[in-house]
Amino acid sequence: MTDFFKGILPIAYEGPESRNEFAFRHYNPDEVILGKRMEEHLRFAVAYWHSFAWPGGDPFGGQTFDRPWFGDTMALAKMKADVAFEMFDILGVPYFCFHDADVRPEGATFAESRRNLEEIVDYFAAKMESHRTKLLWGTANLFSHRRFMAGAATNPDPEVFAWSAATVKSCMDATHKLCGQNYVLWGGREGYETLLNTDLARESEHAGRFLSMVVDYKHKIGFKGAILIEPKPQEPSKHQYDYDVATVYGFLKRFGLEGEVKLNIEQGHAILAGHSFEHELALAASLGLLGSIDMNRNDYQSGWDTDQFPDSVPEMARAYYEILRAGGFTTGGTNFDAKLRRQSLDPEDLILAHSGAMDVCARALKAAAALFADDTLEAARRDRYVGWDKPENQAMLTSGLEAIAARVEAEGINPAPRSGRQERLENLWNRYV
Ligand code: XLS
Ligand code: NI
Ligand code: NI
Repeated sequence: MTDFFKGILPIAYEGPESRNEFAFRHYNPDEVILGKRMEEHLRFAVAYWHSFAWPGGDPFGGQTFDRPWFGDTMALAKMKADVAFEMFDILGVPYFCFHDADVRPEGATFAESRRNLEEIVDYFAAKMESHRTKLLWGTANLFSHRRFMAGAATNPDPEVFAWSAATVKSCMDATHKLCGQNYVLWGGREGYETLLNTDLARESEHAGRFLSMVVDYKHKIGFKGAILIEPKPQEPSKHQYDYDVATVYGFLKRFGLEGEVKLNIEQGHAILAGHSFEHELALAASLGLLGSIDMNRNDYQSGWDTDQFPDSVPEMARAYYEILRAGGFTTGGTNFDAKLRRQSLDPEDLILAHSGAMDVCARALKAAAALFADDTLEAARRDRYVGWDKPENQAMLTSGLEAIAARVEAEGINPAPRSGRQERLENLWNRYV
């Protein structure tokens, strides 16, 4: 036991009227919603990087957090793991997620970094025997170190491609060993700063080959989890190749990987791409690509990926509504890819940021589930397309322009516009949220 969270007891559900700051008001893991426990709907995960590795810097100032585990030794990496699992216990979260660089010190050589990772993975594995928190996903940090400044798989330097491939292999091995449910690839610096020095055709070809190798290796080692790509439009690169859901779908189709790879969709990245979170979720679901979500909140003014903890129930309800419509998570979950504001220095801040966000998500899920179960909204949606149930209209989809044109004249087709009823549906929505 460390004493970092000294005096903070496990957070329990006390109901909406509780005045206890350290309690859940809405997140009640065992409550059954639409036939499934709330915990299994939401599948919360803590992001190791933001909570335990991020020092609190911004472009104008450095470290603000003073954590006893900051430093580059294996002993400190183990202390960090101890504190992390203590927080997982306090929150009762079922999952966590990590990058290699979050959990182990960088070695002097690739081999030393790999051994450091393996040692921490063994340390995690031992902890996971006596704690309930499992691994939602693992990933590789292919963006922080200066060697990746021009990208990883899309780097002009083949040695960086090699280093990146070797790193992903070691992170897939780690994820597999810890029985991770998914493996994530966020293309950190897979993009460009200027077209003046960039060969787009070559870089995307390399990205496609790289991803194919990841899929091959998954099958080779018998990893049963899902491979997920996390789209993002810009930052850190001016233009990121995995811009948004639609772009990644085109990329997967091009390389024949659409049946092998799904998506990890992040709230803030959707906003940066000029979409809403629910748009990205609905589109991914419609394409059969919905895998997992990175839950956070973007500042709507700043234009940065601010990775704040979610605080808006109506917004999150839209997201969980799409997830419910898609049938819920399978291997995926709700990873809090969110960090404290840099003035939030106290251990309590770390706990309450998560417990509050879990409550926001739980409340949103409950509202979305009630509306979904009521079926009025879905009935209105179905009704809007009801004409397509008629066989003569279905037949148009397999016919051609000439036959349809003949039909229009023969039957005297003359469409009568119908209301889209948007405000009525918004009123319905607001009765639930
Ligand atoms: C950064 C990404 C990153 C991924 C994992 O914007 O959200 O945190 O989730 O590499
Ligand atoms: Ni993310
Ligand atoms: Ni992000």
